Amino acid sequence: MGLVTVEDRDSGSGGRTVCNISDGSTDLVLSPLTASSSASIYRLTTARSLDRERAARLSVTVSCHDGGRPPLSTEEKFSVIVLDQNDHAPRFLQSGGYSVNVRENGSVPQMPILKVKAVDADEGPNADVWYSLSDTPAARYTANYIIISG
Ligand SMILES: [Ca+2]
Ligand SMILES: [Ca+2]
Repeated sequence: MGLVTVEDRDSGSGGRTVCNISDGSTDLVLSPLTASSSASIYRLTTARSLDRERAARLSVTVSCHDGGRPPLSTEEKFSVIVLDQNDHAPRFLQSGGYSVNVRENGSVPQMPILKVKAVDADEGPNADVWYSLSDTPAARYTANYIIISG
């Protein structure tokens, strides 16, 4: 997912660095990739699949120390922004369906009789909700009485 490069200009053990995740984060894993006398490269990967709806942004603190005596260290914070995938379907706020009573011959044209609302846990266009009536006999009968507005 990402590479972390750390360098230490000292020679010998004073220039060898060891890095680890120091803030207890368990969403990301830091593993050594290559090490030379001048720089070490670590790979930052995800420990498991990420869920944007659970955490849209992860931050991790990586600490590195050298092998000198006394050891010198540094730390840096990294942010990971989880991009959205369209993995949630819209759902109506009211579960179990909607029901409304309308008086025979008493309804006023264009007067709203029912409001429905559906939400989608995703982000951006993935969370846009479009409403339409299913093509059923009942919908065909009532279509003239129903106005759908966003
Ligand atoms: Ca969605
Ligand atoms: Ca999503």
